[in-house]
Amino acid sequence: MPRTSYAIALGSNRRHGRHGSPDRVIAAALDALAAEGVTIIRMSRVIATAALGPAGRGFANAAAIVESDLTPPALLALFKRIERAFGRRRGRRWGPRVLDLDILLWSGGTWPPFPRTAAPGQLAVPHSQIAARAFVLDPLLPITPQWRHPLTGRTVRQMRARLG
Ligand code: A4P
Ligand code: MG
Repeated sequence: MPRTSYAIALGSNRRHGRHGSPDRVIAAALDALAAEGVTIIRMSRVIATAALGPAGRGFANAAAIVESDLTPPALLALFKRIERAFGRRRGRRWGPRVLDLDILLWSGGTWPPFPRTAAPGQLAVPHSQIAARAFVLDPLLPITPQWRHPLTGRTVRQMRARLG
């Protein structure tokens, strides 16, 4: 796979024994990605957001533009490995988590490749909720306002504006 770009989301709402507070967890997660050969091109600010859903305490959220020669499923597998290394426990959907890593956008367009669509629970790129979540679009906007959603044709700026 040639080197491609991704927009990714990072979230945390639990401290880590060694890394500390959620914003420190996010910084450490980027270091872990870099150590695995992912190139960090741009990193957003870390913002404090109110929890959507029953996760309880608020989140630290951030976004980054990265480059990798991994396919989307291979990058997701790396994300899961890093989440586990940060002590994320499987289980309750939307539960409190030390670290959540999501793939938002990919320079290759959609995954699975058009015209296939993802089965429920399977990897879907762009992320199915990207246009609906301010805690994703707010950090993403300053670092890549013009990146277009390949299915709707809307830029990140347009998606954020539509959220109000
Ligand atoms: N999956 C499908 N598409 C993707 C993708 N593009 N990137 C699948 C990453 N994963 C993707 O994710 C569940 C499965 O979704 C993955 O195994 C993958 O195959 P998960 O991270 O294991 O589980 P989850 O995160 O608990 O569930 P879900 O439904 O993904 O929750 P979300 O959407 O991640 O929401 N409030 C604030 N303020 N900030 C947050 O960051 N996050 C959540 C979790 C809830 N409330 C929040 C925040
Ligand atoms: Mg996730």
